[in-house]
Amino acid sequence: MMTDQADPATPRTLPGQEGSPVSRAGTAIVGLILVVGLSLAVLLVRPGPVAGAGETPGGPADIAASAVAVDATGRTTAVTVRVDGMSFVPSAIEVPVGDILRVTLVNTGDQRHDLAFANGASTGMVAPGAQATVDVGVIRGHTEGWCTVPGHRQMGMVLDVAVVGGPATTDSSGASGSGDMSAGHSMSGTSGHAMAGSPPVDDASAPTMAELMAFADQVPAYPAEVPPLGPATDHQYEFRVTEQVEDVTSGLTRAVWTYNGTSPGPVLHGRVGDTFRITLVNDGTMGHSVDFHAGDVSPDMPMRTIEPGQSLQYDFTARRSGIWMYHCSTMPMSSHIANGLLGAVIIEPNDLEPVDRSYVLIQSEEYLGADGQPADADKVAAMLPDVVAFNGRAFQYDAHPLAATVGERMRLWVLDAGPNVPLSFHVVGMQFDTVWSEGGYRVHHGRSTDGLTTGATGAQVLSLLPAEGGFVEFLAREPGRYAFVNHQMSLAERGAHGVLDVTG
Ligand SMILES: [Cu+2]
Repeated sequence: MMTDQADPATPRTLPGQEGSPVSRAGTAIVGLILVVGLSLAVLLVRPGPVAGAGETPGGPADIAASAVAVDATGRTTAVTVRVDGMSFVPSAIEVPVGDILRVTLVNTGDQRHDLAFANGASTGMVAPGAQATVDVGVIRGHTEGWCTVPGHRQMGMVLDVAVVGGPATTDSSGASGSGDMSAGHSMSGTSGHAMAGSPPVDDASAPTMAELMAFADQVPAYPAEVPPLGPATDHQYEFRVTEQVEDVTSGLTRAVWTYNGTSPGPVLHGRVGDTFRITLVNDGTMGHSVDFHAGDVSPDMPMRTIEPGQSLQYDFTARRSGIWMYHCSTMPMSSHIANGLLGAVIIEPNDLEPVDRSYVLIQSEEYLGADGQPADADKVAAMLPDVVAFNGRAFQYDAHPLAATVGERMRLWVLDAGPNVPLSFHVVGMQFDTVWSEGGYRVHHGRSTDGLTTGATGAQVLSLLPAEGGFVEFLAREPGRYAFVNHQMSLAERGAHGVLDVTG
């Protein structure tokens, strides 16, 4: 394992060379979660002469070795950095040019972090409360370090390293040589603000509709049927967080983080007054958590982030009806949701009328990073998903339509799990005679609930912002293939589209 208390004299283990047993999924992820860019990943997993690893002082690959010759001083600058939320403190340091930089990361945060530098030197993952030291090598120019946990660099976990006291350069501009010597920027793009200046993360080009549809044909669909409620009023579940790799198309994979192996996680179902007890187990490689909107509890303990290998118990009583989102609430939440940690709890309103068929559709977004990697945090921040899906896979109900028979009354429960884009839920060729959204009926059996609108009426859309939910009902009058879509059409074309196949 990565040492929590690294002895500078001990050759350090690189992330790709860990000897501890890890799950197959973990193996796939371990190298990936520790890096931000593919180019850096190559540095980290390659067993070759990566900078700094176990070499004698003065030997590590120099940072920012530029055309300007700077002699190593033989001195070491030692710095201690701690964590405050999503920042390193200090977030900027100065190092005399030519010194070896040695950084001790004391993780005073509430989840695991690391500190990796452009030359590949890294503390490895450091658990909350632990610390680790890294020899970065001889500093000859400006550089930076950052946390490689997905999304953390974009949240601001960057350590800016400036040099001071350098010799005058022969640069014709007359630059003093104590500032940027430019070579240190080769990995990181800019200092400080990775969000604006980072190079793209080996940007996977977004899959086409045809590629997504072709792949949806090859795999079974997430079951959308909502089974009738049983007599149970006390519901107990174990939620195990996993970090896996899944196919997006036949040629493209992504890391997906799940509750119990699927995204969305299990659909929980009950009545007002039911009690739920969830045991959350973190089988992943970083901190995770869960937040159930279906309960109203103090978030402090049940929603806390737990480290890999830990578990917690989360009890709530469902006091109000609705289709409620649940999700990982570990920072940055946008990335943890975008990577798949989301799901729904359906709490039926009292006296909910029986229908012939009941389905659930949960919209979510995918922001593809490099092949096999978690979501590209820059795309998440820009709110530009590559793929939008119902129940975790684009176009899966085009390939495997939801079934209905003429004359049946249908109910579709719908949740927008986000993290970022709205859902304008529409069924082509249908009008909703009943719409229930966020706690109440808007239209009920073709009558307005406002007390003013007389005569028959209905609705064409159930509109939901992220984390909102509801249901629609309608009668299937004629046979046909009825498309259901996010009527923000560009999002439908990225996968938020399916088919209800009504047979005669
Ligand atoms: Cu998480």
